[in-house]
Amino acid sequence: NTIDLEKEFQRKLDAEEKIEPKDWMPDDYRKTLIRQISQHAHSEIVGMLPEGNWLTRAPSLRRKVAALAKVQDEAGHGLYLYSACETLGVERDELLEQLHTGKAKYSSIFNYPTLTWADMGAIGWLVDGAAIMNQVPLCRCSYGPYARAMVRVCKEESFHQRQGYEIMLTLCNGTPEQKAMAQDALNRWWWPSIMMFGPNDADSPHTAQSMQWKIKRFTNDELRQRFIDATVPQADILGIKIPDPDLKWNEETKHYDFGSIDWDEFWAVVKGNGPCNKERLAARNKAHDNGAWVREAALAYTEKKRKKTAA
Ligand code: FAQ
Repeated sequence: NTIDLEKEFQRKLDAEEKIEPKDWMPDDYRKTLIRQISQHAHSEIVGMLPEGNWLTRAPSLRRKVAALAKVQDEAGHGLYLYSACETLGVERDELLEQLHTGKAKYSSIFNYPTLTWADMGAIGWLVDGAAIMNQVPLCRCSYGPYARAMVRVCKEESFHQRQGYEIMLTLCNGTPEQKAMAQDALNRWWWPSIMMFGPNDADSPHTAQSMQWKIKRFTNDELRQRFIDATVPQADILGIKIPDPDLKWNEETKHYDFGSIDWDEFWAVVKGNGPCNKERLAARNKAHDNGAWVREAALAYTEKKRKKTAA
């Protein structure tokens, strides 16, 4: 009966055992996971677009190979995550439909434009850096398929982060113009990157429940603080300045204090009114439509094979 099932679910959570697809789980636990994993998958897929912009313009063959590998990894992460989401009983077509009609959310960060080559450095350094900070704890998420997917994803993200930081380092050790380009990219990507962690805990409707279910292991504000603490010394090594006049080491808390985040900008971007939201959705829809013949051919081939085996 339901009470026993609920008890068994709670016992597993308490014992740090994974919940698996065929296990009983509360409806809202399932819904929360479908929401988070699908948003995460969409973010990986849309996340290819800002960098895709620079694949043809990478300044050397070596840079191009690394950028191509990174963008391909993101496609892989997206597909991996859609599969993890499907184990919860939702169809991939349904998830894609939600993305293409603008009903589904994806990470706010990918609605900003990539204006210069230095943006490839800033994205790897800051956006992948923030993604790792958020995703390493997800390797201990209570839902087995999501937790296991995160292990591989995090390994690849750390390559992406190093790749980005190395671009920044090269630019910062280059000509004054190159260093200025790196500074400009930091100026534009800093605030959107720390917004990636989501609203403040007091304004985050899902955090408390997700922490109880051990889906989230840290709150949005905890992860944001960790990211800032880790990133400030990295900016110092680069010799560029984080665009926050209130950023200051606090000897008492042993953390950096920082200025207030523009939440109006964050919600505008989340609600579809960021600088590139329309462009990103249009690009995904176009790619999906252009791929229709591949899906049709794959279906026709499967059907042909099925008929052959049946005969
Ligand atoms: N953008 O109550 P909470 C990557 C929404 S990394 C847009 O705090 P929750 C790798 C949230 O969905 C980026 N929406 O929600 C890469 C909710 O709306 P809903 C992806 C946001 O779920 C790097 C509402 O606000 N990573 O792709 C954002 O407990 C470089 C209230 O928020 C993940 O998805 C935002 N930034 O916490 C690729 C990680 N923040 O659903 C290419 C997994 C919040 O009620 C290049 N996800 N919202 O309509 C998570 O850890 C969580 O879902 C959070 C949000 C922390 C994002």
